[in-house]
Amino acid sequence: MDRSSSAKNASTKNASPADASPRRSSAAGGWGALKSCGRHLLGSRAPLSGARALLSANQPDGFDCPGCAWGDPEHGSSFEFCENGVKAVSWEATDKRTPPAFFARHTVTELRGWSDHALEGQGRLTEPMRYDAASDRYLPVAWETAFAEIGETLRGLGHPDEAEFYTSGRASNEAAYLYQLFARLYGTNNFPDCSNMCHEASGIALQAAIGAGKGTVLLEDFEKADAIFVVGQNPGTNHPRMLGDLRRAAERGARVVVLNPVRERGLERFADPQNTVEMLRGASRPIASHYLQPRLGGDMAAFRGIAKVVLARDAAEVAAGRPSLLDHAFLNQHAAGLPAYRAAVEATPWDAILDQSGLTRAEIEAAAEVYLGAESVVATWAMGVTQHRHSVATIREIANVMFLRGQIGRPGTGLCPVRGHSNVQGDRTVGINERPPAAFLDALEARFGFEAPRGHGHNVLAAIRAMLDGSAKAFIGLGGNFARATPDSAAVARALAGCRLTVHVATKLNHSHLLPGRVAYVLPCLGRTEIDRNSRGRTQIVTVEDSMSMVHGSGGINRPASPHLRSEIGIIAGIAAATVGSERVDWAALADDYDLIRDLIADTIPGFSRFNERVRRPRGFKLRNLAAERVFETPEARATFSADPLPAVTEHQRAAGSADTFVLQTFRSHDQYNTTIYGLDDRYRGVYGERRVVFAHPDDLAALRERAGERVDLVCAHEDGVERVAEDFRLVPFDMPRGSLAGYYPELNVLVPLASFGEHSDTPTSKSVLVRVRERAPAP
Ligand SMILES: Nc1nc2c(c(=O)[nH]1)N[C@H]1C(S)=C(S)[C@@H](COP(=O)(O)OP(=O)(O)OC[C@H]3O[C@@H](n4cnc5c(=O)[nH]c(N)nc54)[C@H](O)[C@@H]3O)O[C@H]1N2
Ligand SMILES: Nc1nc2c(c(=O)[nH]1)N[C@H]1C(S)=C(S)[C@@H](COP(=O)(O)OP(=O)(O)OC[C@H]3O[C@@H](n4cnc5c(=O)[nH]c(N)nc54)[C@H](O)[C@@H]3O)O[C@H]1N2
Ligand SMILES: [Mo]
Repeated sequence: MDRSSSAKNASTKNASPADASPRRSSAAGGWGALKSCGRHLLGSRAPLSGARALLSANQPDGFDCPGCAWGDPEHGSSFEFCENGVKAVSWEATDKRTPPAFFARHTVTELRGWSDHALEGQGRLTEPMRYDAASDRYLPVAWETAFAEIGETLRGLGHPDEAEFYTSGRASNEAAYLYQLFARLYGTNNFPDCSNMCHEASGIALQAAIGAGKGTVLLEDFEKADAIFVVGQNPGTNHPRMLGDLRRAAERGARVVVLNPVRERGLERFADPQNTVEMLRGASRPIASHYLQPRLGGDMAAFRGIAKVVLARDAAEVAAGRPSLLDHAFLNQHAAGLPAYRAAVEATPWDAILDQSGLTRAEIEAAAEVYLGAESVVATWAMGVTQHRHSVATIREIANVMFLRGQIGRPGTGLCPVRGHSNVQGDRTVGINERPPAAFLDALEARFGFEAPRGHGHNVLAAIRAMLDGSAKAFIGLGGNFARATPDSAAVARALAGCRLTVHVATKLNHSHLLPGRVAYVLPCLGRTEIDRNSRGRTQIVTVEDSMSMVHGSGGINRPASPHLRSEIGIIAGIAAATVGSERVDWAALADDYDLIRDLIADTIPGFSRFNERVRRPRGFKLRNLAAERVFETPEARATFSADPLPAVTEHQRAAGSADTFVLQTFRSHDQYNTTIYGLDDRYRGVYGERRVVFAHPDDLAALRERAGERVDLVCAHEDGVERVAEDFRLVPFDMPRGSLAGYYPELNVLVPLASFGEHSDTPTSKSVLVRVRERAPAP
């Protein structure tokens, strides 16, 4: 069967959602969400502290919800109910523990055979542990011994660039600032960061397009927009509070245009669990007014198509003597590069647009009509856009389309990359950056009196390569799960295990900890929900920055999971003092009073003046984004159009000739937080009790079943002599385009080749992996 010709949006026509996916619940949110919360509070054995903690999530004097980076409303203080926020909080506030006795019972080799779910399911780590190779076990160790040995090992490396300092985006501003200060005093810019696998492309594209690597949208813009384009994200699962804003917008008549290959339940209908009447009536509201299902990686073509319609319609209006449809005031005063962009759009043929996007011309025209009919437009996006080879070009194309009608820097308009980890944006703001701006290094040098390293450091892929070829010898992880979040899991396991030193600061045990280097530590830290007291008994707060650039405080309310825990800041300070000494920086004093760290941030980073005072205001303060005020700090000092051609060939076009080759995307289930697996259900997609599933269009699935059976193996089709196989996945029918597959991260990371990454962004192409589906290999 020739998929390439029949594929043209078979998705919307052939499969109705009802027959495509078994046992799907009706709307997102609703009673299913409430029931699930109760189960999670009980399942984590944290009903009391968990429930108490929830009441203080995202409250002015509580902690920032570790669930996601969506903004909090400016007004009102009622806790906005969020099922997945409940899971994140109760997962941390569990009363289960992973004490030294647990490690005494299990060798590291044995634990490597456990699932992610089982490892973290043991509960919170309680004491610092050091790996003992002779017994293949982690043994308890004193904090001071750990700091001394880590410091000594780091000082013993041939060059500071032999160490990698990884950050996961949950780290607070204060922890991240101290961490980068320590690593730079030590002498390196090696800051691989979860953001390299996440919104890197957004930062790079926006920096070039608008002169600021962040979004320009505030929550109130969602109240004013006439149209909202939601591209490549699944907020029902990953940003549930965003659904409330989308729903309110839809209710007042705004159009919501979704681009997503997969029909995601939360974007179709949403029942608000906070609305009692709605809950009792079993009602739900439609969200998307238009649901376009492009092929994986087809968004650049889709937006190019929209631009083509807009420019053609505008030309026709002008020719007929009517007013232009473009915002010439904006284009003349604030934008650069339109002629070259116009030429690029004209040079792009419709058949390339339709083939790469997989959409029909009518669908693209309908989206363009919404765009043209709206006075104010917001565009949001996440991983469905950022994890492809041409992600930077795609985001610039979205920006191009928005510039045409001045959809930036006015109320109800703007570009909104929806961030993932709750403080990933803040970490970058305070200096977690392998290519730091010179002005920032100048400020550090002036404040601390040292010579900062100036060369570019390693991002995630460079760090992996360096560990593999032996040029990096130490890995420090401030949170996260490097081994499971990165591509090519087998290669990364070798990379970590080959190190002279591995150190993980963590709340729960994960697979990264089970790949010890020659000297290896797991150091347990306080979580965000826990009270952090200094030596004088005073409680300390940290700060975070959300997707809308709002900076606010976060203070825990629960008793720490163990008396031996230290804060991330305390741990970094301990390692730093043992490595670089305390002459230039009094690490112990900073760890004992985070106000002092905030003073240093205020001294060295623009926008943080009077930090301590402003962050204690109820909702914190907003970091200014000049692009939102139409001040564009690009080389031309204008919003800058790009003029990239469409990709020469997309993965879909590569796969089109072969009946067993597909493009696979790896996404999140409803019951996980990245590599943390809360449970085995994916309620909105109708999957229960399993994660080894792969979704396919019903027609593709029927053909595959006939050829390969019910359960299949997936083999990476990237040709580099390495065989990458993910074994034993059940095929599940779903409403999505022909030729595409979807399955869960991190189980499928084994298939993502290190050699496939975004142009300019270096982000692994986790949303477009070329794979072959084959019959299960017979058991040996
Ligand atoms: N509960 C929960 N919340 C989370 C997380 C979590 O794991 N669990 N993770 C956090 C983090 S770090 C992040 S970055 C965010 C992630 O938030 P999302 O970006 O929503 O995460 P994914 O599950 O990867 O979903 C990607 C979506 O993009 C679609 N998609 C895939 N490829 C394409 C494409 O080529 N084009 C288009 N248009 N769509 C495509 C998929 O079908 C899917 O709906 O969520 C954050 N919040
Ligand atoms: N195939 C594929 N791969 C992907 C993605 C994808 O969509 N597909 N998404 C990518 C994205 S968007 C991201 S952001 C990365 C995520 O990559 P990471 O940020 O590295 O991974 P997480 O799973 O968020 O990290 C979970 C671990 O963090 C630790 N932890 C939890 N809370 C705390 C805390 O408060 N302090 C400290 N110190 N540790 C804590 C726990 O030990 C837990 O095991 O993965 C990327 N990898
Ligand atoms: Mo992320």
